[in-house]
Amino acid sequence: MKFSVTAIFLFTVFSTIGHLRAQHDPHFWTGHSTIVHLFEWKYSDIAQECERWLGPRGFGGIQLSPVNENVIVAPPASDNNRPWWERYQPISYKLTTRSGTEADFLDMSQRCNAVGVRLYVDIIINHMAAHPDDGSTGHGTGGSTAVPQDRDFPAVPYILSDFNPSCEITDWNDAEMIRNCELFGLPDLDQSIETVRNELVAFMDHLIDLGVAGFRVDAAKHMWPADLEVIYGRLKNLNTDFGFSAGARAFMMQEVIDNGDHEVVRKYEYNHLGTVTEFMFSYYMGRAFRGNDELVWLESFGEDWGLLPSRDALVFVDNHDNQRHDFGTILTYKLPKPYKMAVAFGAAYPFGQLRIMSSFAFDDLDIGPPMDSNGNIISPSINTDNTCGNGWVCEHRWRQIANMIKFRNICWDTPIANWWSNGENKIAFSRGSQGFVAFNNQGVDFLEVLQTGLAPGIYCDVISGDKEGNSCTGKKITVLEDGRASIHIAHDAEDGVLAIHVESRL
Ligand code: AAO
Repeated sequence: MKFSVTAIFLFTVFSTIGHLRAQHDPHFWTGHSTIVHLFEWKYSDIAQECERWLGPRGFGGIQLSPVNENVIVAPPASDNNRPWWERYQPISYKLTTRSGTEADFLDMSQRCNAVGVRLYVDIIINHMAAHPDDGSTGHGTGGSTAVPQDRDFPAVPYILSDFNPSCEITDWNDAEMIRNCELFGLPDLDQSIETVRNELVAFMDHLIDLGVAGFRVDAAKHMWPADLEVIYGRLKNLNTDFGFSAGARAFMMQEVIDNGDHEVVRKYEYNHLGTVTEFMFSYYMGRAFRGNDELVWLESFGEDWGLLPSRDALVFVDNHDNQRHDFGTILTYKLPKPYKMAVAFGAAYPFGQLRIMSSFAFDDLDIGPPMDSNGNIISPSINTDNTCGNGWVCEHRWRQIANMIKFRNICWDTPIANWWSNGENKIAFSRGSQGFVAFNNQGVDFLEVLQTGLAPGIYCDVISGDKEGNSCTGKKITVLEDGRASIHIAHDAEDGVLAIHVESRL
């Protein structure tokens, strides 16, 4: 009797949690994890990338750049370059951008889903494009839609009354202003209005029909959680034709920049609706691997540090905004050694849903993706060592990063064990009996005999090389009968990480 009461209680608790948690599930295929943000990639290139790299390498999904028609910000005559940020100014919900057409989108969706890679669309539902007489001159459009005039977007259609009254966000300590005024002066949609809700739901449902697994909700901080709850709640279930189970709900990644207790809009207002961007993860990874914090502290990294609960956190070392604007604190591809260490830690440490940035190279903060003189995006070229050319950085193809995604997949659901540190900037841990990783951020060599938790044998370090057949192009690590191994990471090595796992055994 006691058992059945407990069972009923647990069933009730778990089914309630299950319902509330539905929008936290990214719908990864088994053995896959991690979302890669293919910033400004074309759909035809993404489809190929799914088949030749992301699917076979076990990536879980892709965050796409905004997919609906945007205003074209004409470049100054001197530099023939359309900025990347024009995609954050929608003028309609037609699926046509520099990345491709609706037909291209569908082809990509079919091909990526077929190899186990999910798609998440960056949706701009807080606002529409600035109109030309707002001072941002040089706008045009790429498609059939007329340039918007005074909050009139005929192609949606939206009219003046669909927007909040125009006001500037002058006080970031005023939550109402953050929600109801204009971010960057962009016309602010009122999501409490029925016609607006209907347009947004129709747009998102259309993408669900086309096979997406979820959304990155741009500027979620600037919308009321109650309105988002209604909109998310009205969406259709994911499309079973693309392999989603019946009743599956869209995964939500809500962009809320919350850097701590001083903020008036908190991440905790949104995490019941889906995952939320955890910018503190990015900040602390920057601090640790730039050498401003000690690695030993990371033993307790997570919720105790003021981060969201793991299941609610979308974690990343950098994103497309802070790689441009917070380069003094966060890490990017421009500092490759500490960057790879931070991403490796993010992949090895079981916390949150991990997102990896895949950038195009930039010095100018506004410059758009590699493009020809007509503004068409140029495809990445693929070098013989798997890296990219033509101006694309492709962090997701760096051996150390791609191999750590595989490490994450292999170690999925195994706990941290055998934590070791020297009390300063050398740390190591294993993941169950599946994998072992060590980090050296100290100015001296790491040379220790440590318990790896792995079965005896010879393993290939997947940071310094790859396992190819029965040989290893990098360091070989011998795990003894008792699970211990001698671990060496020179202080001046190309990489400050060493990682082995059950599938890197020779
Ligand atoms: C462009 C032009 C503008 C022009 C506008 C209209 O650049 O000059 O006025 O068009 O013509 C992107 C670009 C914008 C671009 C826009 C539209 O970044 O430059 O404007 O497209 O084309 C806030 C928002 C957050 C937003 C972020 C950039 O809360 O939602 O700013 N991110 C998303 C996208 C982004 C996009 C948009 C939204 C708009 O990812 O790419 O903009 O669709 C504080 C606040 C944050 C605030 C930041 C930056 O954070 O807490 O909420 O984010 O400031 O303003 C420390 C502080 C912390 C601070 C943080 C900043 O950590 O503790 O409080 O630094 O990193």
